[in-house]
Amino acid sequence: MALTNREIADLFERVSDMLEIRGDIIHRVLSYRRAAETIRELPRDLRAIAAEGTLTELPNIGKTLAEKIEEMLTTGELEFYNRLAQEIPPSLVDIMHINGVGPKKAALFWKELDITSVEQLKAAAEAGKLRDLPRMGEKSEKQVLAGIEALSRRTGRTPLGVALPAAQEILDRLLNLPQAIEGAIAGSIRRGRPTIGDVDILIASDEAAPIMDTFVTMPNVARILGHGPTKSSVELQNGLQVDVRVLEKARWGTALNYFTGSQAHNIRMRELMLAKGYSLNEHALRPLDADGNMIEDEAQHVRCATEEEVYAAVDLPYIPPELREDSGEIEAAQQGKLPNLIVLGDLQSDLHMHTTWSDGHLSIREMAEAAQRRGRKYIVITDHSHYSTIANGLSVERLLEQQQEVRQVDAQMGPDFRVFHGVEMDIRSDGTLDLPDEVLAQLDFVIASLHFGLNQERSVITRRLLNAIENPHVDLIGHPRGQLIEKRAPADLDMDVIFEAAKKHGTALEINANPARLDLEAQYARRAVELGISLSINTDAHAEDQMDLLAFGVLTARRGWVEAASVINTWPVERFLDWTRSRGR
Ligand code: DGT
Ligand code: CA
Ligand code: CA
Ligand code: ZN
Repeated sequence: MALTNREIADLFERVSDMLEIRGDIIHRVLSYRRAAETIRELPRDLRAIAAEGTLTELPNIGKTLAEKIEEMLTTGELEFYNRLAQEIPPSLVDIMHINGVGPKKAALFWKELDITSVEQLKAAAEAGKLRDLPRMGEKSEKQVLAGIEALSRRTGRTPLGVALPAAQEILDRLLNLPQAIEGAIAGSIRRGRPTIGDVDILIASDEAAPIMDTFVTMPNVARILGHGPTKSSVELQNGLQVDVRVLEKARWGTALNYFTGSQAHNIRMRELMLAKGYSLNEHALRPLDADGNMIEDEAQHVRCATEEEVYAAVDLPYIPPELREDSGEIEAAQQGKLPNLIVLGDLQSDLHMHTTWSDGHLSIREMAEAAQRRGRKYIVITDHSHYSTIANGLSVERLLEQQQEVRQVDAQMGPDFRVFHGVEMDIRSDGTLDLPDEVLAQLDFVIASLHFGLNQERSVITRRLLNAIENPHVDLIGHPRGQLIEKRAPADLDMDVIFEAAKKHGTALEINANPARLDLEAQYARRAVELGISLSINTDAHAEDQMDLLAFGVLTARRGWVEAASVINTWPVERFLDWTRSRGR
């Protein structure tokens, strides 16, 4: 079978990893890795681009890599990879991706102990055989086991940040067809889950065939999994599976409600309907006769054009999709106690972002203008502190020098847009804070974050975070749990202790909006709000386009039942300043 973009990207990625294990120069390793990234993000089939002869016009694809792509497209194989695989066992790649291992240790385990699989590595670690290797030790051995444990928790789901834009693009394409009356993304994306199993799209139309045809012939389709009269499924080149269903506008409400889910919410809805004398499915509310049997006569079926009608049929107000997890939303709706969820427009500010002073791509002025273009009223510049050497973190001298530039830009931007000076200070691995109190006292706003030593055991890492929360100069904890969606498990924090301290010291907790993080996650955000802790939704932007990620933070907050009142970024600038002053600034 023909290789898809994803399979070709995966092969390049493997080659890159194997070269890195072999110890090749980093330039060569990266050339394959960048090519893989380019291919993964391509909106079109590589085959079509190869047919046009324009492969080398793609970013990161030179003549050699273009030839290798051609080879894979024609033969389904890559000779170079096959030869490499004779020399470096490909399964070492899985070992190198264990959190805390990497290419050098993978090579070490292989050369010293002949370990070529994760299972063998696990057995060796459990038998205590890793600790005596050079640059290892008992602690590193434990970390390897923790990394293997984390690996088994990965789900193979697609991050929301990848799935949502892909789904939106397909929806827009289908809505462009004259036959399409209305359309929506349903399923877990509409509910804002951080990871997605597959994409569900609904289109209202009286003429399904052209919509189905357009869908299955999109240029980024790798495989057609099903092509029916009103339902089709495809696998995209990036590996994502997408279902599209076409239905009549008259039953839009029942269909959208059903396919938004969650399944648990749907089950509750069906029970409520039964109590009202209806059987509910994706098509209609079908009345039951006196014996409880469904009446087949379609004329008596109730079709709902809107979701509001579906909920009204069981005497409920509309329940926002982000709440539909059967986690109390039905009861809250029955009691008239649904939260008034935060919306993107409530946010006045972004309190966490980076510039060229550390590892960002734009100047302070450029970040300010980018934020202003997006309707924000004030921002805080929060570059890294010096412990983050890989992120070019600021020394005390550079931080104070930066303050002058922030003040200048603040003046240049005029009174309607304010630029404040803060920092994203590291909480060092030994638990100390990276900047002295007298420096923190000179800043407008202080974020403290864990970036290193995230594998420490619970009591140690919890204590580290407490050191920051308890410091009166720390206003906000950045991405508190340290997770990377589908890549790194959260730190083993005692969240009850963390929440208690945040409450006591008035320290806010972040919902980091970057879809690679979404940290705090919804369930923790919900708990924090219940306890009266303030939250802050921020992009942590390192470039202009990342400022648009705020919407993912809002989705996560909504899943956590968060109202505007709990989020400090919703405050007008005067109130924000009052708050920081009340904290001793
Ligand atoms: P995913 O795709 O794993 O991220 O999660 P969903 O929620 O998008 O699940 P999916 O794609 O299997 O189905 C979309 C919605 O359709 C789901 O949220 C609820 C509804 N649904 C699907 N299968 C069932 C079912 O067997 N029973 C009920 N009550 N609803 C279902
Ligand atoms: Ca789905
Ligand atoms: Ca589905
Ligand atoms: Zn940051």
